[in-house]
Amino acid sequence: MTNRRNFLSGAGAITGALAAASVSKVAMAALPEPVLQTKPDTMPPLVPSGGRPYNPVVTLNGWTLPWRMNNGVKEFHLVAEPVVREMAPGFKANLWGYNGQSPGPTIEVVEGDRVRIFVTNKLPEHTSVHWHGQRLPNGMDGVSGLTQPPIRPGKTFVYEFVARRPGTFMYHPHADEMTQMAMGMMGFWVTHPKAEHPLIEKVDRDFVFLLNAYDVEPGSATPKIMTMLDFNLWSWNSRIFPGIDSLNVRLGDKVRIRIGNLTMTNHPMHLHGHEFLVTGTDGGPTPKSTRHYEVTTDVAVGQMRQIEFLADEEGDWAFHCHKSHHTMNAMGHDVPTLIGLDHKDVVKQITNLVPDYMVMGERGMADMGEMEMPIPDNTARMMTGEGPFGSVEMGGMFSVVKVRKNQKPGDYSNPGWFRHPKGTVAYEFDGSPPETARRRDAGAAAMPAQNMPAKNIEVQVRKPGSGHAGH
Ligand SMILES: [Cu+2]
Repeated sequence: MTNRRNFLSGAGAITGALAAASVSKVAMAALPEPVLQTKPDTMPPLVPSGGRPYNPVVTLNGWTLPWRMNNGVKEFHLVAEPVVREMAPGFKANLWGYNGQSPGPTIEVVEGDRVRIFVTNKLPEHTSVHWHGQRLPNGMDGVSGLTQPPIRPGKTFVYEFVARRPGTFMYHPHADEMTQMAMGMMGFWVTHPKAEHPLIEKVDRDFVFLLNAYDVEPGSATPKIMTMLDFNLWSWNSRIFPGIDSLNVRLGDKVRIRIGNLTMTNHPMHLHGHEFLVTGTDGGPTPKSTRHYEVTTDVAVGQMRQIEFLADEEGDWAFHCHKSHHTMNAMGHDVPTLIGLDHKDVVKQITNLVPDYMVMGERGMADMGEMEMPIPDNTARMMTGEGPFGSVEMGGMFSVVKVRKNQKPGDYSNPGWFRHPKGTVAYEFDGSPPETARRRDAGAAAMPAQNMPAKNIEVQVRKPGSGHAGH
């Protein structure tokens, strides 16, 4: 009875928002009822009702898995299964995940908690779960074939260990990983400190998300799993901008953002308007002597980073991966650069053959964001997002940290666009610019060249070009 009540009240914080339609519970004897969530909304933090108290995290476009207490053990139930994930409004992908979503729900526990996780496999092939970064008995490490037999379809396995050290972790399969991670199987794990910790500060907002990537051909809905580098959808928690929620904070809030990378390339994460400290990795809190202020930090493959900053500048601050190809959606790469080319005559000839043909990027790629291009159904637009001053020309791994003075205490709903104080927005100069003075000599160089080409050469930069293996 007590267990049941704890489980239900643990879920209580989100049941209001998880209305009957989006939650289904399947009774399974002796197992905690699996809680499912099918909406991509950012759910409010799941305030713990039992066990040691902690300050819960916010999973961007995701949620935290409720648990039940069973004789002092925190019990969770993960269900590995095919899911439909809305990656952006109007764009749905057939992925694999846990409990109705990709990524799966965040698991939050406290240092010293004994944790029991039931994993039911509803996939068409075997799986396992590896608890990335945890200290645990070797047989609980989830490496299929090495530390356990695989979990066959229809079977449930039990993992049990003590969450020994506080920090930022993740979980993912260690069985047919290439397929299962390319299909979206992963989730976040946070172990909160059991008491005040000299290296873990209290924060007002604690956001978590995973970096992931998919290769979904325009018009289709299922990722290609053989892709290694040339992904076309770069996502946070299987969402792409403008489908990623903003990170809403109050002016003066201490903010922590925890990021894990389960793609196959690194992501330099860049925050505008503030400097942050890297306060933790998957190895735990970083020693204070190693911390220095940055505005970009690289999150390499398989790594986790937690960054912290004081939100002391009001505004709508961009927060994104700094690889410019990772802030684009559904992009074909075998496209020559046409900037500066006049191709009116070419177009006339091609439109005789292909009536819908349209030339891309004569003035750069920005017109792509403005033009209503005919695209196949279920294709994410290459770059989208309508800001207060026009198209943002971004997609993929991009969102906005909204810092507001007048947000009511406890209210972290989206405050809308920032109202810039008068005279603080860049504006058009309406005089006439002076003639630019240019150097007439050989140009800037350490020394004159010994041999000059017979004739001056002028080249066109070809980018994005072919042979695109580098990102
Ligand atoms: Cu990136």
